[in-house]
Amino acid sequence: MFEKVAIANRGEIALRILRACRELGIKTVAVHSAADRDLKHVRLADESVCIGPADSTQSYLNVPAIISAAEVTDAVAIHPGYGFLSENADFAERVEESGFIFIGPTPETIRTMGDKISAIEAMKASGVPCVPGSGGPLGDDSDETLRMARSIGYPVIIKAAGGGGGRGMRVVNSEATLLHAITLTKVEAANAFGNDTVYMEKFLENPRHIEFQVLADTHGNAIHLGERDCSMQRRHQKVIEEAPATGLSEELRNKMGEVCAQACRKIGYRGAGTFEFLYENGEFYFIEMNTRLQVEHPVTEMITGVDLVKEQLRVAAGEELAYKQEDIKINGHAIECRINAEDPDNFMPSPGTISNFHAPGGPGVRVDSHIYSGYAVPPYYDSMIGKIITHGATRESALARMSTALDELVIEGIKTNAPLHRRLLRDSAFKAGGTSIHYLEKKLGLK
Ligand code: MV4
Repeated sequence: MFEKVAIANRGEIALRILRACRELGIKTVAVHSAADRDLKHVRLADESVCIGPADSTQSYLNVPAIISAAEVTDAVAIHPGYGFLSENADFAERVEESGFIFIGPTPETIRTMGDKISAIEAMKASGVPCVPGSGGPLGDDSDETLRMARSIGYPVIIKAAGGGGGRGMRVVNSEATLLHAITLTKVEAANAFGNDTVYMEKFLENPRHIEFQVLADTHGNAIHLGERDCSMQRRHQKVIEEAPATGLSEELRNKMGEVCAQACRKIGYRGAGTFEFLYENGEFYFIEMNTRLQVEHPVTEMITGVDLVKEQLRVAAGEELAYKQEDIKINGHAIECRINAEDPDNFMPSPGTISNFHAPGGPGVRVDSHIYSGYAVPPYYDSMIGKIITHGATRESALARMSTALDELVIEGIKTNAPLHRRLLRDSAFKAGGTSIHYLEKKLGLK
């Protein structure tokens, strides 16, 4: 196993990675910005290096500074966490060229999945069901584009190959607006991603967002750990996630999970990954693959008992996966509420000093957070300050534990979205399960 790992991230995920390293006997280096000297994981790490000012472009996105920090501390591997450089193929390449191990898939895999068209091509070739669509870039022949949309059937959606996560897309309801919409999306994509390549898909009107977790090692083994339902979202920010997905049969789970694991074997995937699908009328349609550890990974950990971060570390060190597919059993149900430092009425960030914090606890309650009484939430980064995860034998039990946990939670001095969570836990449609990606925005009156 590695002697020492540099953690190139912040907040709750840096702490989560530090804990996994500790359990495996790995020394840790906290690589942080000047605004993050007081982070809990910086205090707990064996060593820490301040790599630059608060502005993340000069710290958490500063490739030479991160690599220098690994060099001066003799770290052997770098864990990128999520966000920041975690899905940056050039970063992964620079890490490897500098003689370190990147804890994630190969730069080539990250590059393939970063281009949404090459990702779809790879998935189609591996037998993963995709949304009916162009399957490739839209060309200059307008007549051909119009014919294609007609055969797919309106509405269609135009997406940027360089986009993803909700950026660079436009829905088209009829032929009259198709060509103009493509022009607009191309201009926006060129500006936002430096790549004006776009593709077309059938627009699914009321799907759920269901994603499959996979793990693969460098010895040809790949397994799936079931799915998560991440449909409860606002403006492409997930608010609540859960596992397993309500109403999904064990048969379909096993079938889709095996399709994903098989695709991993086919493309030589390495590490933890997520296949994102839209799920509508009992069918799955691949949209994107995430090549990182995800925020919502704990719900999968709670229902499988697998420590995904430890598996990432083991696989990156060249070990075989500790589990075979038959070892993975789905046990009960888990729900995660993301706690954000934000105004619950208008969703504006609410940084500031936490004057008082009490974490909930008890059976089946997990809190992944770096906050403490006296901690100042800086204004420079994402507003998520932690996650409450509850587990129970049934969905109802996990929900009851979440209600209790949210009522126990005390965070004073800043505003948080805990009131929104308490409201959602009383919502009859959410309690019933299976709501679509549009449910929350409609409930909030944004749609
Ligand atoms: C779609 C779609 C409907 N039909 N593709 C948004 C984020 C990006 N990952 C893909 N997205 C969507 N792609 C087709 N063909 C609807 C969305 C979408 C969405 C997807 C997942 C979670 C939340 C969403 C919110 C709005 C739109």
